[in-house]
Amino acid sequence: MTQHKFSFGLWTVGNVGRDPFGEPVRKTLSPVEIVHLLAEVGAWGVNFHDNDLVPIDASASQKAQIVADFKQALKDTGLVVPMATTNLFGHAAFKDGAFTSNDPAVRAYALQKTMAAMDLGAEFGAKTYVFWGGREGSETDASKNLLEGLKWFREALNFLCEYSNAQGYGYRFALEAKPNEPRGDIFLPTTGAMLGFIQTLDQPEMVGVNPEVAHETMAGLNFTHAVAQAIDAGKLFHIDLNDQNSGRYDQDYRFGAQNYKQSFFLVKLLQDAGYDGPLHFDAHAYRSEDLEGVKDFARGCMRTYEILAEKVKRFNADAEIQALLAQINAPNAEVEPFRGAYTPERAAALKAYQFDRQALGARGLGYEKLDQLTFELLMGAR
Ligand code: GLT
Ligand code: MN
Ligand code: MN
Repeated sequence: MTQHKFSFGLWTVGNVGRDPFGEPVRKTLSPVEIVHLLAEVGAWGVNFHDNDLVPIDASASQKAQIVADFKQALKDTGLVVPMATTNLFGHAAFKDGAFTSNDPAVRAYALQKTMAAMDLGAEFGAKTYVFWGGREGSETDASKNLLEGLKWFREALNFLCEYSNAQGYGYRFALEAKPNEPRGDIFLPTTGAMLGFIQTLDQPEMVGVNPEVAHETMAGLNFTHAVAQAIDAGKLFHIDLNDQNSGRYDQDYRFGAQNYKQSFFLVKLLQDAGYDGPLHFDAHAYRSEDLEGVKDFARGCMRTYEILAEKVKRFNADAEIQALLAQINAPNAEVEPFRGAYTPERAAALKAYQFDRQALGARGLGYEKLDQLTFELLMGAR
């Protein structure tokens, strides 16, 4: 166990390797087996969808047994359940969405299912509740009134915030964006879109985001920038770490498997900002792997984060890099009076000041050197 709060979903290490073209390649592990596997590799927490733990068609007595067994496994291993969520995408009932389905009965069922899943998560002490609206979207916009869809989504979240408060669960909701897959287009496709939407809710302070590396990358965006915006807004409630190549299907690779440098900048942002929430690896092992390979995958995610966190320390302590950064960010006494909030005097002084535009444009910034030094540091060459 490390100082970082590393967590995995039951669906991550439990992934059996089914894909749109092929059958499972690994055997199904029970939730109890997964908890023991995670403990063996040194994880801190385990997350679940309602139906990862309790099958959708389980009887009341089966459910009671599953819950008791899972509680025992957590007790035996010391693992915690920081986050829970609802499967609102697997069953055919959700083929046209859950909270935004055109069918009012499906929308009502989605609310009912989520309340039950929140009850289940609360039983295990989960404090973060994730909403990934995988089926909230469309293939053809002939089928959807987009404004109604957003309204229904808002109404559902408002209802569930009230439910959490009424039950005294103390959940914080974390909305997870994804641009597409499994829908042709998913509503609110980026973390930025989610951040805008949150401000339209009745209780915006209860709701933040759960950005995922792969999802922003699929959209061709810089994930680290999205996370920075979430931190700036005080909304980084949870994070899904994995890796992804742009322009591909949702790959959910081991954290750091593809983009070493970008993964480093992400870890640097999180570490420097003092993010101390769960670091959830929402990824799965390659389809080529057996059970040992799954453990290698899980250990790899955590080890990569730790190595990058160590590199962040080195970056922050590297004299040459820091000297360059100090030079780049050097203060300028002459323009210092122009900084700060608006005052009529400050505005007047700034308007009257003569800038040397040529000199401003002529200055080299040294970013080539800085980037090369970063690369050398990451490669262990300095
Ligand atoms: C699913 C999805 C993830 C979400 C999970 C939470 S389920 O695996 O691909 O990105 O985080 O619902
Ligand atoms: Mn994903
Ligand atoms: Mn995710």
